[in-house]
Amino acid sequence: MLTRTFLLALALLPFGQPAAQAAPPAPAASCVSVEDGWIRLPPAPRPMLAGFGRIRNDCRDTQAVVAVRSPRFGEVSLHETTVVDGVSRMRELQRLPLAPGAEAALRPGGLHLMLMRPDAAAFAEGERVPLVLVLEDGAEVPATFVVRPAAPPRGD
Ligand SMILES: [Cu+2]
Repeated sequence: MLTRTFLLALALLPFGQPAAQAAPPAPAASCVSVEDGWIRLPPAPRPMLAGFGRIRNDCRDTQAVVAVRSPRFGEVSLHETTVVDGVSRMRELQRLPLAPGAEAALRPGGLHLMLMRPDAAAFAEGERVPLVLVLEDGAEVPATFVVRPAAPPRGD
């Protein structure tokens, strides 16, 4: 019950402020990074794929991921799988906060990127897919995710 209340509170957090119209493009936040990013290659083509990896915050202050996009997918969202009363459910996270020095692990059965509307019917093993994490302050973090059938050795 505590978990459910906590998740509900997370869901109600604001999505972030829209960037000011006149502001120049935000610089990349080089102190936030993605390690071992990978996309699970399904046994058969699917309209939705899942991405995993570790998001690190080496900045001095808290950072929050508020959006993710990719030129290869029509829509990307951050999901969390939870088991409620023995039933596995997915919910969308509008905001993923990362304390200074913290790392969020995205892995099967937990946090993941839901990659929807791919631009190709199928992906090949070893293919490299560009993604961009958008932070709350507008900074963008480019990352590369590799298509593979299972987690890399350090990826889980
Ligand atoms: Cu999902």
